[in-house]
Amino acid sequence: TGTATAATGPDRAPGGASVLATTLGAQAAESGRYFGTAVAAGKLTDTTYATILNREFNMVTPENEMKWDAIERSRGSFDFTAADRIVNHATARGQRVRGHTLVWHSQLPGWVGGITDAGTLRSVMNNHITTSMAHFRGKIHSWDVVNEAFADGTSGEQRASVFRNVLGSGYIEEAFRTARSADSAAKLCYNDYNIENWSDAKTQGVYRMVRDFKARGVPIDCVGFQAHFAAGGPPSSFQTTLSNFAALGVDVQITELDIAQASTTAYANAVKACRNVARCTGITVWGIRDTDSWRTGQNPLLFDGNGAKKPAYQSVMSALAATAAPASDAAALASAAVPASAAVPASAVSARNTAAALPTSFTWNSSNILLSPKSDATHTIDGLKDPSVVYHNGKWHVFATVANAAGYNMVYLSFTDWSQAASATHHYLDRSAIGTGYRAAPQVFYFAPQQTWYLVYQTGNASYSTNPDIGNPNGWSAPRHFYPSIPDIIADNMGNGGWVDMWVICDSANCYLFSSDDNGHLYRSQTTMAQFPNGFTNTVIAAQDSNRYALYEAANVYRVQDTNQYLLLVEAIGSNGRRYFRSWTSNSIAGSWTPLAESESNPFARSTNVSFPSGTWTTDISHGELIRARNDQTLTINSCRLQYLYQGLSPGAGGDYNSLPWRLGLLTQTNSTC
Ligand code: G2I
Repeated sequence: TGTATAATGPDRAPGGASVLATTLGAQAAESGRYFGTAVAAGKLTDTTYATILNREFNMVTPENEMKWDAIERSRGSFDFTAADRIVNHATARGQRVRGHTLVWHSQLPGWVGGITDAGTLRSVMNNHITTSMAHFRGKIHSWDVVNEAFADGTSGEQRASVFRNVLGSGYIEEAFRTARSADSAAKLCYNDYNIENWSDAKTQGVYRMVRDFKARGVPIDCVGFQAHFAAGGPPSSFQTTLSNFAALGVDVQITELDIAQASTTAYANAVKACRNVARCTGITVWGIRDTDSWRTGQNPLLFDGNGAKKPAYQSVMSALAATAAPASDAAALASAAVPASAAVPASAVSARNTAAALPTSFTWNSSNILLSPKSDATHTIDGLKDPSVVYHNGKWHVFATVANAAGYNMVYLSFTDWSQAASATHHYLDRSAIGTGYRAAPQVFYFAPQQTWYLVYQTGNASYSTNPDIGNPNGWSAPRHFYPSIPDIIADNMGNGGWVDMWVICDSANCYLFSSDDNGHLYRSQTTMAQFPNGFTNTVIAAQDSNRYALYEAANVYRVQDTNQYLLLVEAIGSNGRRYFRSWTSNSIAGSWTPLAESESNPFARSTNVSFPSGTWTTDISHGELIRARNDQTLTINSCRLQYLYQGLSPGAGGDYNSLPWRLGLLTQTNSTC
């Protein structure tokens, strides 16, 4: 186990590999992924089957029970009985459910296939989607909205089907739009087979469709790769395919994995392709035991007919465990081991993975100083502050304020590993079109609908620059303002404070811009996704405190993955004069905020709940950012073992505020229940 290994958490080996998990679901959860299986309702009473299902998996896909011929055998008459049995079994055990499938040319009752009138078919299709999604609303994590719509062979076109023939190729878009309206919380996926090999015409056809959907704002969140493989396993380009799709701004999943004869190497290769792509969020095998498989006689699964683990099971476990995921890379930098007793048994993981709610109190370990200013011939820097960070293409990308007595500008650096952070080159962004002068407190994210990186910062107004390539420090555009001038409500309430710390977060419909005034007010403006970055209006006070220091600045808002929660952090100045963070949650970005850990005695992060295994280098826990689970405008965090990149300060430092020697460090949560 990892107990004796300094500089690692309790459940990670030095390389970041997990060592405690004993089930597929728990092992996948170590890197934030799920491991699922197809389930047949009729087998839930088979005790061998149910024992493996309940023990190993934290996601399920009904193998046949949600197909059109199972649910709406005659027009308008819906029967969810068998599907409900699977959903109820799963949700009672903390397993998530993938809905499979709403629109598919196969397993389609004859009455649908016989429709020749477009108006009729359109209303039949939309009614089937809406009624099915409404029935399961709140219980389905992701839906295969459209299944297997592309043709095999070299055309790269949609296959002939009653939907395409009668409605035209736009039916897929219509299905996704209908699905989003029917259940705005479910992830909407396109699912297909034989799209694993990057150069195949079918793969390219699906890729073009997803790219087009993202460019035009058609709602699609994910692409499922069925991965029904012959004995050789995945094509060598599978990982490339997954990452190319992910780069379009969708999650990707392996949704129906089975491999003839289940060779250990073939299974390991399939798992590694997913594990190496950050947005590959999970793997589902198409059945539990070989005897449960649709591929009779091919023994393509992980358990034999008696329910015993096959060699491929072990190779999947090893492949899931190998190599650090981005978050564990950062975790490895937290300066000391947590006692082994803090380790949570693997059996708890699948339940935790579902109910990923945040705790109501926090404890942390802090790293030592990871990043300090680097002056050069034309930049003399005293403080490195206000970090923003994403993990993209195998690197951490950090943006921060650089400060000296003369004022503020910004810097960019990237590195593969936090242990390399101190040696990274500092690229001063005043050399880009961002230019010189007052620019501070950057926030970076990828705005997926425009396939563009945004850097949001303060200039006296709220400003932004864009860049197609986050790795190119010279690629940023000149500053543009979000507002024509300071909104009246801010001017009227800020007193002698400053208008600072702009923060953008979007849900599926709108984007919101938060800012602070160092005077006890948190402001929020709003625009639509389609209008972003323009149109921010309706500025309101989102939170306030009569003690200006209790609600001071550096506000962050995040979406908590797999929950309906948003998390608000605001920096306060404590009664001892030191900076710390308070936290609240809400079920919508524009909702009201409920206290989580928000007092000096129960803070989100304060010197009092942070341990410094290598020496207390700061008593301020100040302006920073949580490590996110993804890089897009949703600012999604995984609640499992939070990490917070922050600015800290030598406790004895004083004098001119702009010249203070701020440095950056990383907190890792130590009381996480996962
Ligand atoms: O064909 C393999 C999979 C390809 N991707 C989509 C999946 O939905 C599909 O799953 C298979 C199921 O594993 C089979 O179990 O889909 C088949 C067709 O829906 C399923 O087969 C059907 C038989 O065709 C029916 O005759 C049978 O009544 O299974 C039904 C239930 O056993």
